[in-house]
Amino acid sequence: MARGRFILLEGCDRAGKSTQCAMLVAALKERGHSVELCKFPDRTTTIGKMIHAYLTNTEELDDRAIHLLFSANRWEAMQTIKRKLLAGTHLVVDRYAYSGVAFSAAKGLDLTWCKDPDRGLIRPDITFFLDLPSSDAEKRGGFGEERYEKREFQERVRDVFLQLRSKEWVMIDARKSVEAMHYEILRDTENKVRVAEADAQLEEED
Ligand code: ADP
Ligand code: 2DT
Ligand code: MG
Repeated sequence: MARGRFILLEGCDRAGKSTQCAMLVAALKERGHSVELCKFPDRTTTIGKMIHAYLTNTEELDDRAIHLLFSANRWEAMQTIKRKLLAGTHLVVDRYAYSGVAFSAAKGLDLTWCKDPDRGLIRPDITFFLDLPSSDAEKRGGFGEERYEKREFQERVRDVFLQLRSKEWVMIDARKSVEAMHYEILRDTENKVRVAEADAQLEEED
């Protein structure tokens, strides 16, 4: 049996990550795959509750302290993620370490320092970057109450994301319709899954 694929959706605020994650999970389920949604930050854990308090401005924390909490929130999920992938379940993940680096580096923290705590985390098998210019993001309704929901800051975050961009990222133009984006994301995910299944088959035959 092939190991499950780690499918990451990253991108700017209001680019449509959560919408696309839900649609991708539903489409893969419909096709008979075992698949689950994961979201970072996971606000349900003890660390996640501290992050939630920070994001909703209930608590103040040093920039480096909150950075490390976001990373710890990923590390505490690693054993579960590993177990699920090994059991053949695909994971559709809404934000991960790239968000961690982009938001903290946008505050002015050193890029290498920001990357260090996440070194060694399970790597995504495919990363979709949903890119939306700030001017278009603004048109998608007003900002909420959370800490980072301010235009100038969001622009800096997008700049860091684009600096982190690697050639393996699948860039998705998030100005497209929900359906058009879903079509591209599902197509590339299915290709990835098919290749993994074929590789596992070959290994079994060896
Ligand atoms: P994110 O999780 O990236 O912040 P959401 O999926 O929550 O984004 O979407 C943010 C808002 O934009 C929601 O109101 C959603 O309905 C809307 N939206 C999502 N995708 C699109 C799209 N492709 N075109 C227009 N509006 C969209
Ligand atoms: P949402 O729950 O709407 O995605 O917002 N963030 C996220 C960080 O600053 N560092 C991280 O490591 C992660 C995963 C992005 C969550 C907010 O938290 C920010 C927006
Ligand atoms: Mg979201």
